Amino acid sequence: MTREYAGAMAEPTIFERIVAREIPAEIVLEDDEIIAFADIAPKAELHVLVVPKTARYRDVVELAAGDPDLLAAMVRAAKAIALERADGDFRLVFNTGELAGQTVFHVHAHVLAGADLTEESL
Ligand code: IU
Repeated sequence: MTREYAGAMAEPTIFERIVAREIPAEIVLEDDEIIAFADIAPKAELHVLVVPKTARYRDVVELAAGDPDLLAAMVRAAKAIALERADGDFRLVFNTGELAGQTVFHVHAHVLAGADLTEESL
């Protein structure tokens, strides 16, 4: 995969390593732009991460500014996954910044779905 970091010496993120098949993941959807896989520490019956293959964007704010079409593609992927694997309803979470719980600085959407979501809402 072509490295696209501004900081060329930066280590690849865990998600780039999943795209490169260096780290195993349960992949549920993949196309030219996006990969989606099961979160290793699920917080809901269905918990999938939707991740652009490019590592150019650290978070959803950068992505929205730099490539809104790619952000829209992530939302469409989330809906497709929720329809295929749950009842079609879903919660989409973008942790943005360390204080919000972001640990991987390669933009990703948490797609959460399943009956348990109604027990605790925002
Ligand atoms: P966060 O929004 O940056 O906190 O989300 C990172 C997620 O990546 C978190 O839910 C982890 O459980 C998940 N994850 C993963 O699915 N596979 C991995 O190898 C690693 C983290 I490391």
